[in-house]
Amino acid sequence: MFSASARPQLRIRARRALVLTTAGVLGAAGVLSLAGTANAASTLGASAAAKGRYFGAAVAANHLGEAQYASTLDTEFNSVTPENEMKWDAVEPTRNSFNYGSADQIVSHAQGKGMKVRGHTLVWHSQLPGWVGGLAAADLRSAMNNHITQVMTHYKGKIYAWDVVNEAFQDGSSGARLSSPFQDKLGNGFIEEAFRTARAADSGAKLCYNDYNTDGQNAKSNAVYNMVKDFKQRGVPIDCVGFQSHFNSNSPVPGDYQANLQRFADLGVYVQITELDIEGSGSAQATSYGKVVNACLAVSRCTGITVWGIPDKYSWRSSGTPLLFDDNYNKKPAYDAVLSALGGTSGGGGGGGATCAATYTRTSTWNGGFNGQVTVKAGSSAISSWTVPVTVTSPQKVSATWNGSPTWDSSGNVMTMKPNGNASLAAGASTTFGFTVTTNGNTNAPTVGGCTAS
Ligand code: G2I
Repeated sequence: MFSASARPQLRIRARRALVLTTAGVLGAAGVLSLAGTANAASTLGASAAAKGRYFGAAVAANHLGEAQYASTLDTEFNSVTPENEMKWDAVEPTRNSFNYGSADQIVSHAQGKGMKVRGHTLVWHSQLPGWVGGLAAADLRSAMNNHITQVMTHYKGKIYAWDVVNEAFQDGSSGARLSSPFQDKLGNGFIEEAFRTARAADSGAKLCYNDYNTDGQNAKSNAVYNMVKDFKQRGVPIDCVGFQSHFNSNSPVPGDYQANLQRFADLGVYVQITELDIEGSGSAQATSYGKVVNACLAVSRCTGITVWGIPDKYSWRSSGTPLLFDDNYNKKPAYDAVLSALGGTSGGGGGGGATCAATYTRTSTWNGGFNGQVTVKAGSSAISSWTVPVTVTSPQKVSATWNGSPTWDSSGNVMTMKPNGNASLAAGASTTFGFTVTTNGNTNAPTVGGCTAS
């Protein structure tokens, strides 16, 4: 389980813990940090934790019952953000009638697994129920403060950071506030009021302002910067700024991304990457993801990164395949880039840099069966061999395979594929294997697990 390179580090940490601590209780804490370091090698969350940060995902309550969704979440991530379930329309659809069911489901799942929860979001013009927009100023002010107080009190002690106000500035060169019921009726002061109310409701939660198109220096981020600076100078309670970081070819990772995070951090707030997704595929997408992670790691007050979903198929912009896992939960090259930027290694730390990625495609379908193909691609080092597990759902059966040597578990549902003959792949090179699934009435795609290289 421990790679040769990880072991000396473990010993050093353990020794330091012994030197620093005399009491038995603190000695036990040293043992815990040792376990954390061991895991750090192979998952996003544990690798980020080893760098003093979290790595989270936006989660939808209605997917938690899907085994692969939940297991990917539980294995890889140590923070969650409810994607829609804490928004105003979800929790207070009618005035003073609160509905926490779906959000509670996510929070209790996260708590059961020891994950942090980011609260998203208290005051936003979108996903705002109609009744709010219809209120006159005085009533709107009390409805806003009541909403913040009720929701934060319900989750008091359970939320690491709240997006108190979301997306309150305009895009473009004006640097002006965006029109919304809050802005239009309460004026500029609504943001300050929201933050003060939030601090009073749960003084233990970090309070963030969250926005998009603020990732580099521009008119919009300058406007947010000036607001945060003013808040800090006047003692308005703000602890963090969220940079959503929704990128694509029209809006790539800005060249001054790190510098922009740093200038906010220098105001004395934490910074977080809150909704990261980058449209694209392959090595271009991987490179961009790597840049984002490296920027956060280079800014000491950047406390964590959240990606806006788990598999591409559930992304709010799924056609752009912007996430780290494909539709079958295979790790994409972007995943490998993130893990490696976080200092982790795939495959449980074995193999001294040997990595590979497996991607699945269905190549043909007919009544009663389909063919699947898995592409195995070596990472940035040459590999001498690989294995990929493929799981089908009973009563499906794998009735034929080609270009590989399968072994089977006792259930007959899990096939571990190894190469035939010469298994070597140069860095970045790929090979494929294939199989036929007889569906017996179940047409689910097989689950192709992570590729392990040696
Ligand atoms: O638009 C991307 C994000 C931008 N920053 C704030 C985030 O809160 C926002 O998230 C997205 C969710 O990912 C979408 O899932 O916010 C959208 C709404 O503004 C969410 O979309 C909505 C659909 O518009 C609704 O039709 C749908 O009922 O999701 C709802 C729940 O699935």
